Amino acid sequence: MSLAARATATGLALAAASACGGGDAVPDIDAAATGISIHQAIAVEPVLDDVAALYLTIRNGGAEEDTLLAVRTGSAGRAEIHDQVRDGEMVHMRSREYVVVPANGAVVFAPGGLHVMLMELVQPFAAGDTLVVDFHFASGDTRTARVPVVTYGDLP
Ligand SMILES: [Cu+2]
Repeated sequence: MSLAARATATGLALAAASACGGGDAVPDIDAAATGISIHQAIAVEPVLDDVAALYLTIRNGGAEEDTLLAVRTGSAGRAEIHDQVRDGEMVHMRSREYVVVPANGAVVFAPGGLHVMLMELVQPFAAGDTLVVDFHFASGDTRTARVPVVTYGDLP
């Protein structure tokens, strides 16, 4: 494409965009509909000194599955993916290397099941605080969530 043609094409595109007028002219691509997104992330104020649980929903609006590989936050030295399994009367936590998020699906981390365990907390945090947490996926995508801290009694 010649420079002149390119300039004309750009001009046309701008004209088309501005012709619609207003801020709603060109809808943004909805990230939640096209890829991985983090929803309803919540951390529970530490019950023990050095450990806290984090719950969330990971949605995958894409046509390919993706896999959560790691969770990192400046608020904790370590963040592990845990699952909770019942064995008769006993409930065990066991760590998971990864969690697959199916195509056009979701995985829910909730009390009694999957959770992220924050360990070696850098400093104590309390209800009302916000944690910044990164979620790393096998696709190479990273999602950062701002996670409010609540008391155990305030869990939904
Ligand atoms: Cu745990």
